[in-house]
Amino acid sequence: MLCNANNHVKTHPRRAWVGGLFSNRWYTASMSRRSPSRPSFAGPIALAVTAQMLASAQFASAQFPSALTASDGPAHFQINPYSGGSIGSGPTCALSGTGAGGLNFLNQAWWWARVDGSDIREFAVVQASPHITAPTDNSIRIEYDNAMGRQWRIVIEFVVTSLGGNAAHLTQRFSITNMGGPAVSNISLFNFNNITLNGTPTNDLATQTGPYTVDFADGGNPLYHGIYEAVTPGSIAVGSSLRNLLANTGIDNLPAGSIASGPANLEVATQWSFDLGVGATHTFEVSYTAIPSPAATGLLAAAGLWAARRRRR
Ligand SMILES: [Ca+2]
Ligand SMILES: [Ca+2]
Ligand SMILES: [Ca+2]
Repeated sequence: MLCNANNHVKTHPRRAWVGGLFSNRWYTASMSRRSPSRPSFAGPIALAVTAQMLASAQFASAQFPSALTASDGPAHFQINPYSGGSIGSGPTCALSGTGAGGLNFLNQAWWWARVDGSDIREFAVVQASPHITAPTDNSIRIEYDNAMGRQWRIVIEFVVTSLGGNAAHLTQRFSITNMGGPAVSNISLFNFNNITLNGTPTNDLATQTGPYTVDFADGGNPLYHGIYEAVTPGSIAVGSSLRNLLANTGIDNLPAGSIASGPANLEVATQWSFDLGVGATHTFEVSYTAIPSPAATGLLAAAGLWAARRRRR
């Protein structure tokens, strides 16, 4: 049954993008008609739930009600509920090769964006009433319509895969489509990750091993690795306060090519810049491979092969 409040009430709340914050404001139908240029938001608080959706969806909710999870054998990934909305610090996560609650290799993996010439800062790509599904047991798909106050459709997808030997591979994909215009120039997109290895966040080390690849190792047990790669090439940075650049007020860009070596509580992020014409879609992808001891050597090679295979596709 499709529930749309527009059909039943003349006055209804709409979610308006106000200075980067979605706020509930009460608009009458006539006010809406007087503001044709205002971004339109389909179905205010309406949540469409069909039998077909329920059959295919593991999650169907107006928010992240609790952790969203995906798993492939012992490889387990979860995204936690967040607070602060688009100007908050985004949802945290956990990635383990030994099941839910296992040793965590990744504290956060999320996306931020900014439109130069329009936005006054970066915003976490979060929105009320996402459509959340699990196309497969090992994936989470979060879909936003009219995202970021524009006529954009954004799909964020996570896929976790067990590589054996307690290693876990996580793919993050971000797809953005301009559904209605206008064309938008100079969009900056950021993928942010807070690395943690061996449960000890403050002693991690980083080495850039390729143009878009960084190999992290634990300072206490160098057999614990985490390999981050921007599958869609972009400018990579490693540091300890990258998220602050995204969550603070003001316009910031990553210190491109700056790779802090640690030991420190390290973060890694990639930045892309692109234009989005009407009807255009762009897709971005990064991967992260959590490799625990003791089978590190063989799995490092396996992770490299995986990345090479992805690049050839
Ligand atoms: Ca560590
Ligand atoms: Ca900023
Ligand atoms: Ca860290």
